[in-house]
Amino acid sequence: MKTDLNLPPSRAARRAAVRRALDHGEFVPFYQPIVALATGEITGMEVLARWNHPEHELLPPDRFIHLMEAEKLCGELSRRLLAQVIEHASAWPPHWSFAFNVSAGQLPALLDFVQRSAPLAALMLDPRRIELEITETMLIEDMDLARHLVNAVHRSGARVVLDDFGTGYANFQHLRALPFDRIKIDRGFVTDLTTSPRTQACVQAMLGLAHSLGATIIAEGVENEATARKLHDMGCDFAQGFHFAPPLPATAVASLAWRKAAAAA
Ligand code: G
Ligand code: G
Ligand code: MN
Repeated sequence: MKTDLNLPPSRAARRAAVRRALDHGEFVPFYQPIVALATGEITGMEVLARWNHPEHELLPPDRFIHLMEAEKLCGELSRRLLAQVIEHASAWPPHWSFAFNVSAGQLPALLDFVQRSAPLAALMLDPRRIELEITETMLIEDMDLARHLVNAVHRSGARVVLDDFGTGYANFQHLRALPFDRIKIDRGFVTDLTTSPRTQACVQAMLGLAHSLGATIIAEGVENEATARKLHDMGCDFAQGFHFAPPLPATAVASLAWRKAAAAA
């Protein structure tokens, strides 16, 4: 995998290159639909960053997030994505929520992000339609800070999603201490769900735990109808994955948004 992106070797120059790309609006949001398993309705979108690099193909996050983190530009990236999401969302169904990924290097910036974006969002996008996805890897370092951040997010009206649950530092203490609104089961527990009784046992336990804690569950990486049905039968609330839709550019979401309305008309 090529990771240098022909970026300059010095830190200052690299920072300038990424900053330039940010200013030129080269980072765009892609959207992957999140579907309610009970109804099949789209309830929201996960926002996934892409770098529309002039000299490369459309670059996925694993090609640039590490660079953003190193340069402490993730907060700036999130703000730029949010501005575009607000614009896109104005033409889409008003009940959709938007889930932003918040990266490991960004814990302190998260509070800033929430505080700055909440007033902006209140203007044009109700903060209750915003979700922040965080991973457990981020939480292990400072639980007090994490609790403070989750509370701050809740005060803004937004929701907190525990991402990639079941991998990394899966720890009951995080679940006990932090009032997550949603828990997202990692793709690793979804892929072989229909064929592995052991996976089913784990997922069933995750569902029971999440629901007992008052959180809803999203399964990611759902690739076929059988898996979607199994998840629904087991009591899972929401799902995303190639079975429903891959991450899509805003132009493709627009047609998706109104397809149903047109069909009903
Ligand atoms: O788009 P793709 O599914 O390849 O995304 C892979 C991962 O990259 C996501 O699961 C998410 O963790 C991360 N990611 C995507 N967009 C963003 C973003 O805007 N900020 C951060 N910090 N991570 C992101
Ligand atoms: O686990 P994580 O959120 O980092 O994974 C994100 C990546 O998974 C993105 O590249 C996204 O395009 C991809 N993805 C999204 N849905 C599916 C799916 O149903 N199956 C697989 N294999 N990958 C998916
Ligand atoms: Mn995510």
